[in-house]
Amino acid sequence: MSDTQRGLFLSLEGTEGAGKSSNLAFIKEFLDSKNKNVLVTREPGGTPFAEEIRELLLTPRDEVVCENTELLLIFAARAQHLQKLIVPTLEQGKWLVSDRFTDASFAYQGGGRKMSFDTIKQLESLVQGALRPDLVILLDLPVELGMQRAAKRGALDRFEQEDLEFFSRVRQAYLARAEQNPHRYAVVDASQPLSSVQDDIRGVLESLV
Ligand code: Z5A
Repeated sequence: MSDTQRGLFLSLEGTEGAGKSSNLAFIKEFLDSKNKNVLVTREPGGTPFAEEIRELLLTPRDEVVCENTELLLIFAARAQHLQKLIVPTLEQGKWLVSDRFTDASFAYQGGGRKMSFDTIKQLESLVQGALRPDLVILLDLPVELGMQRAAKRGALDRFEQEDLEFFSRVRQAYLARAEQNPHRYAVVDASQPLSSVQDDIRGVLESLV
């Protein structure tokens, strides 16, 4: 796929309660208002088959899910999502915003679960080739605040049942990636009131369009 012809690929990332869902609609509305043809999708998931894998991954269960099993299922869902939805959409010149992508694997499986970053990189190359999001918007906030916000939502999924230390490692892994890839990351302070978070996101998007 030629980078000059394809649409722009954005991903939205953050730890627990960062406000991804609260801001996705805002991002789509803003880009639509600028006449960008935008598709919003999510990971894990994005196609019917990948959504079934998402169910497997998020459902709390008695049997412990092994780390390699989790990682491979996430990349299996991603392979399906890429081939069936992401690549065809970008090839049509459309913009695509994904609620999480591979940066989440580095943060959750690499940071949170302490899996090898090299293994994740190998899977990234295998499944994605050279394709990476053009911009990652990272909604960053203190882990305690995010967990307080998320607690208001009711039943916890398999990831949400992790503890403060896990989410602290996830946050540190995201921030480390942002520091290593400043040209590809926009870090937004998500501890602010929603209107201020959206002002900051608008600033990031305005510089793109
Ligand atoms: N996962 C993984 O491990 N590896 C991978 O490679 C990928 C994913 C791709 C599902 O993701 C899980 O998959 C995820 C990591 C794992 N697990 N976790 N945790 P998900 O993205 O579907 O799930 P989520 O992280 O729970 O995200 P979410 O549902 O989109 O929500 P959110 O970002 O946590 O935020 P929210 O629902 O928009 O907001 C939470 C509450 O805070 C809500 O009541 C809002 O009204 C409130 N809120 C939001 N913003 C504000 C501000 N600014 N002020 C005050 N209150 C606010």
